[in-house]
This record gives sequence, structure tokens and C-alpha cells, in this order.
Amino acid sequence: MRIEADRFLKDLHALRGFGASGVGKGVVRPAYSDADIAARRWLARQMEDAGLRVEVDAMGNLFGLAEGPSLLLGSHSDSQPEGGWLDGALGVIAALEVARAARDAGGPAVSVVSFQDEEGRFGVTTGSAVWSGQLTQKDADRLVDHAGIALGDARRAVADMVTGAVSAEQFTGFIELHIEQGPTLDTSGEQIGVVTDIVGIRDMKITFEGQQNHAGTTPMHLRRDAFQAVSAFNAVLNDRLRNVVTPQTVWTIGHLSLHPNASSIVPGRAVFSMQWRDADSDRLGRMETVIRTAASEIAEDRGMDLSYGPMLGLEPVSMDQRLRSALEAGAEAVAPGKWRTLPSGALHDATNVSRLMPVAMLFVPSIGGLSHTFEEDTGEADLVAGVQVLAHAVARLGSEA
Ligand code: HGY
Ligand code: MN
Ligand code: MN
Repeated sequence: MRIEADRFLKDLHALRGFGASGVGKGVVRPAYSDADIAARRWLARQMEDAGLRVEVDAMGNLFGLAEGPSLLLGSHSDSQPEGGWLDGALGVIAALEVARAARDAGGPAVSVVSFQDEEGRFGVTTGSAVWSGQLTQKDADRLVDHAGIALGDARRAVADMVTGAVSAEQFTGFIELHIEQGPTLDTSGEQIGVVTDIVGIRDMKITFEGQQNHAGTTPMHLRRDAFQAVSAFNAVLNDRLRNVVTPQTVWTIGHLSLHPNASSIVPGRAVFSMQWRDADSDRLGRMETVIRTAASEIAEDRGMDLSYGPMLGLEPVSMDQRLRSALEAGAEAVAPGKWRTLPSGALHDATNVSRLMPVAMLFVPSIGGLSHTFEEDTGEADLVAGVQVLAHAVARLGSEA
């Protein structure tokens, strides 16, 4: 199976053009945005040119289907609000390139997917969550973004592309090539990572409601300041989580909105995202107890009303051993002595797809370990090595079938 590196790189840069941020190689291509939809239309044309049958489900998950049973390759083409050009896009373009190479080699059959809203403008890996049955379409349609737009309204923008449900029965497994988005490979100077497992995640909104008031005339001891409540909560949380976490555990308050967000007004309301991730489901549960207890105590102490949004969560998953072995053989063939196995601290569509079929993932390095920033980048040689390992694994699996 022969990978055409120039064609692969040209397509990667072409995809970057949809929503190019103008800063470095960054992209702004959130789910259902004009740039996202234009990118999906372009991808659909590339899939057709590669001899694949294009199908789009109600969420806007875009599939290029081979005839008969096939191995599914892919990732997502939506981005974070400030996204890198490779997060998700690499896996989709690599899948397209391997599908072409496999067709030209007379097999094996390879299908391609670009999932929708993996970056969670509305939820958490929302498109593959609905496709895999992790989330109902009804519940997904009720999810809202930070601007209050409901997913059910946003996805109308792709209604003309929708062909109907896509069955998972036709796929023998799923492999996702992705950038590591962390420092491990970049630090070690290795080229390839074969993923062992993907962490679990919990994500919810927390609201503290106090008293909006004048920032000049309201004495500090009389205030019910919602931002002060968040600040106190965060301090207590960092202190108490130390008893529960490991050095690999992460937790993030990434989004905070203060109402009415004015310099001379004591904020009466704070709504913030509370997200935590770990490889152990029990620990995720223990962290939730610490989080809810701390929030209740702070609300009590500071005279705040406390409320929670819906909690979204995914359990940790281990990669399929057979698919992993094919990737390890590919890594040894393409990058002998320059690969390792490692866990994924980032979340991926593969987590949801693992509910339906065997899955595996492989990584290429992120320069400086940077991702979810316009600065995200990977060396071309590493990008090409990644797609070559993927092709090697696909050919090996095809010969085993
Ligand atoms: O957040 C994540 O891990 C993924 O990149 N959306
Ligand atoms: Mn991603
Ligand atoms: Mn991402």
C-alpha cells in the first residue's frame, strides 16, 4: 500500500484553509460554523473522488463508506474556539489518504469518518456520543453553547447534507491517528505513540448566585460576591483534591462568566465550567464528591444559591489489543526504536466508538506539547510517519482477515 505524502500534506493544508485564523497555522472551525460546514462539503467531495459513498447522519457526522465490511478510520474536523490545524484534522486526512492507497492496492476496504462537535461546543465529543448511543439525539439537541444556542437549532445548518442514520454493523473496527497534544513524544524525541488507554472525563457547569450591588458603596463584609465565591471554591478545591489525585489527574475551570460583567458592579452571578479527568472511574467519582461538598460549603458560608448544569461524563477505555498490535508492528517498521506506548490524557471519539467495535489510536508528537492553541504544530516528517504507520497497520490487518 503506497502513501502519497505530497497528496496527504496538500490535503492537510487545504483543510487548514477552512476557518484559517490568520495567526500561525491556527483554525477557528467550531461545530456547525460556516467554516465547519464548508470543510465538510469539501471533505465529502474528496471522499467521493476516493471512490467512497458519502453519507451524513442527523448530527452532521460525515462518512465516506467503502463497499461491504470495512475498517473505519477517521477523527473529527471541527475545532476548539481557538484551535490547532491538526487536532482531529490529521486523523481525517490520514484516513482519506489510506483509503485511497488501499483502493489503489486492491484492498482492504477502508471507510472514513469526520465526527461532529468532538471539541464540545455543545457537549463532550457530542457527534460520536450520539452515533454510539452514549447520548440520545433528544438530549443532545437540548445542549447549549456558551452563547445559549441549542445544538438542535445549530445542526439545522447541515440539514441539506443529511442522508440518514449510518449503521456501525458494516465496520470491523476503528483506528484514529491524532496528535499527542501533550509533551511526552516531543520531550523524548520519539516519532510515534501507540495508545494504551484513554482517560475518563466529567464536565458540568456550576452556578453561584449572590447579590449584584454597587462596587463603591457596598462594604466588603456585606457583599455576596459571586466571583469571590468562585475564588474561595477554587482555593478549597485545590487543597482538598490533593488527598484524592495522582500526578496524572487533571481538573480545569476553563470557562467563567460573571453577571453583569461590569467594573463597577459586584457580580451577582458566576457560571463556570468544572471539568476533571483521570484514568480511574472510582477516582473520578471521589473527585465529584469533593467538588460538590466544597461548593455546598462555600455557598453556605457566603450566602450563595448553588445550582449545577447537566453533568457529562465518559469512562476510561482500554484500546483493543489486536488493533494495537498491528499499530505496534507498523511503528517498529516505520520508526524503529523511535516509538513507545502511552496513555491518552486527551479525550477522543474513539472512546465513544469503543461502545460499538474494537478501537485503537496512535499519536505523533506535538511541538512543545502545545495544543488547543493556534501555535499547535507537528513536523512534516512526523506527520508522514504517522500516516505510514496507519497504512502499515491497515495492510497487516487486511492480510490477517
Ligand atoms: O478536550 C479534549 O481532550 C479533546 O481535545 N476535545
Ligand atoms: Mn481531537
Ligand atoms: Mn481537541
